[in-house]
Amino acid sequence: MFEFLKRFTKAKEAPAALPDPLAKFEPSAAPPTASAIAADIAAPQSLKERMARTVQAMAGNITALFSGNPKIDDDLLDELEATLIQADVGVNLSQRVVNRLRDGVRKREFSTPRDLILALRKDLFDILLPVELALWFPPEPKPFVILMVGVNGAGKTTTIGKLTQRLQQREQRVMLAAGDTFRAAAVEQLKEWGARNAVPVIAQGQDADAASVVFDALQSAQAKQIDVLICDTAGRLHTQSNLMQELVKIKRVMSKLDPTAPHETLLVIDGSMGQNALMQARQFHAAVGLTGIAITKLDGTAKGGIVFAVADELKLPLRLIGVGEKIEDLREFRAGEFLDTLLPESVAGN
Ligand SMILES: Nc1nc2c(ncn2[C@@H]2O[C@H](COP(=O)(O)OP(=O)(O)OP(=O)(O)O)[C@@H](O)[C@H]2O)c(=O)[nH]1
Ligand SMILES: [Mg+2]
Repeated sequence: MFEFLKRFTKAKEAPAALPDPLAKFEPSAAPPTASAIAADIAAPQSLKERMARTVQAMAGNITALFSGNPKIDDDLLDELEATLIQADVGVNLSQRVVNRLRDGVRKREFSTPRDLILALRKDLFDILLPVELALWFPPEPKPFVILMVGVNGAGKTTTIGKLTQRLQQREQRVMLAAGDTFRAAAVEQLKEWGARNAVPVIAQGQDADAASVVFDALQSAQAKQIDVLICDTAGRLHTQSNLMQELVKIKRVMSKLDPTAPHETLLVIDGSMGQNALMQARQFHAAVGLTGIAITKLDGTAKGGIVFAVADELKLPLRLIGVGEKIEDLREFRAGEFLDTLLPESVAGN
């Protein structure tokens, strides 16, 4: 255990070459910046409490697998692989990590379930750490523009509301753009969040051109020296190419006012969608070039493993996770904390 902890700590101190698609973002393993949305806002419940059902799908089932100190053999490893797949870790990744364990068993590197779990934790941590890249807001350019995208019901508007509150607590001046012009209710929902936080919402009503709403909002935000402009968009299926083109247009129109905008194109994924979320993410990325991911609803029926699959396959910064509907339920993603929640050392038994 001590050996693993040493490696764990070392990895924390000196993360291996971090993929940093936008140089202005930095890993949260580095000293926190004043403008970062910090995880230091008191969270009344631990991740483990918020994710109780999700934890059962992974930690619970692996604990059951290792109860009674089973012999480490092919059958046990097959079952471990199946459990990971069931927990949404994905077939590719589950096979890869378990195959590495098989190698280790063959070479007699592990003699106890604990050794095996420590090796698995190490592999999974190495996948999560590079995507632990917090969203933070440099003083320039102003406004920092966030474009929220995702399929229907993923949690875009709710995440905007929570993010707005968090940013206000950090004394950032926020403006919202009602770029979801498909449903009147969508504009109302955003206006409600705006009113609740006393934040201006730029809207043109139902059926307006989304790109035009966003253009107006950016112009107004620039004039008013707003710090952060968050643009809501209508949910769309990744397969609806005309709607995907609308997002491309929104980006193009923004860049007329600020060639560097949007500074963050954030895909919101519903964590309970499982592997389907990966397909969505790939298509959104191909269409609009994502710079970050938020995974919501990890408090519900989600199995949690999707976070490992997303980190492994997309290698995009995982900015935020949603574990409920309250403001404090939007949290920064922390690799170590997440791993300790879904796959604590204790799953290996005593
Ligand atoms: N339990 C839970 N519910 C969430 C979370 N995030 C969002 N929701 C709920 O998911 C539902 C859909 O959220 P919205 O924010 O409206 O989703 P959207 O992506 O804006 O949806 P469209 O506008 O239809 O595309 C709402 O009932 C939210 O309260 C979360 O982290 N946990
Ligand atoms: Mg919405």
